[in-house]
Amino acid sequence: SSVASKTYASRVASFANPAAKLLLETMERKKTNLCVSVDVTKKADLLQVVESVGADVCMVKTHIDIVEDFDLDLTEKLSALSTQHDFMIFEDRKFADIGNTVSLQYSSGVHKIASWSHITNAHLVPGPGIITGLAEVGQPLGRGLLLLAEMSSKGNLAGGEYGQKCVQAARNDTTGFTCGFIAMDRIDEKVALQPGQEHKDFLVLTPGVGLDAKGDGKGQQYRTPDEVIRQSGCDVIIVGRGIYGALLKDGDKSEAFRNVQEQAARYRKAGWEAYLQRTQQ
Ligand code: 5BU
Repeated sequence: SSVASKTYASRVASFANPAAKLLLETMERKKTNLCVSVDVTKKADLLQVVESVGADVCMVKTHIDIVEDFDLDLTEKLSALSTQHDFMIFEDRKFADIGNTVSLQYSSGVHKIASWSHITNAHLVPGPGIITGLAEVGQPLGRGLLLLAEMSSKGNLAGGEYGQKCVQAARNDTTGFTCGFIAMDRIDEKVALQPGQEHKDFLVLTPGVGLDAKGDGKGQQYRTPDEVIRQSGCDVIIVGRGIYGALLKDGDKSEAFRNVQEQAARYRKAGWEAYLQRTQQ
């Protein structure tokens, strides 16, 4: 039977990866499958958005390289908020180089991603050595990896046979470091097991979610939480501008942050209702 009919809690035991387990436990405990993508360029705004949405999310997604006034105090504060509000951190780094290089990009440089991000993601373009390189750094820290099997943007070149190869690579990763996918549907269930492969459960996290817009004029395509969670069987909705959009307009900042909080509550409710309907609870 499809994992789509199973509860998040019942799937914890099917994962070896500690980050995947913690995410499923967090979703069940807080009753939310919402991940907020905080794509703002100022440290103070980033932290304030996270404060505003913290209670409503299972996860916060970052693009740490867009923060103009980045310092390690930011990631320390982010980690403290993650503990305080009980959510996980996902740096959407989209690694895409050979194993040796991604080990360095993940562990070192200015951002030291592996030291604070519970989950990150990678393209499989370089081949499975990218998983080995990232696992070398992330596995000892209990981190998890998502492969970009599909993307939300118009005309993207992932998906199809490429997406299937991502599923095969994830199954073949015997370390358990690869714990899921960025995908638009339950892609793991659409790819037949190869001889010798065992069935494994994976997380599916899905960006391109919006209740009020169909696109952004720059290739992004939006679907609703119901389409993503109930109809497509994905596990987590990733929402950016649908939630923090008020901040991009001129006007009263405290009012904008109130709106951010309201939108987070709105998306959280839509995502959780879609999950309850899917699992018929
Ligand atoms: P939005 O504001 O909800 O459109 O932001 C979506 C976020 O998800 C943004 O940070 C993107 O970089 C990210 N994203 C995406 O939109 N589509 C994809 O296929 C992947 C990531 Br992978």
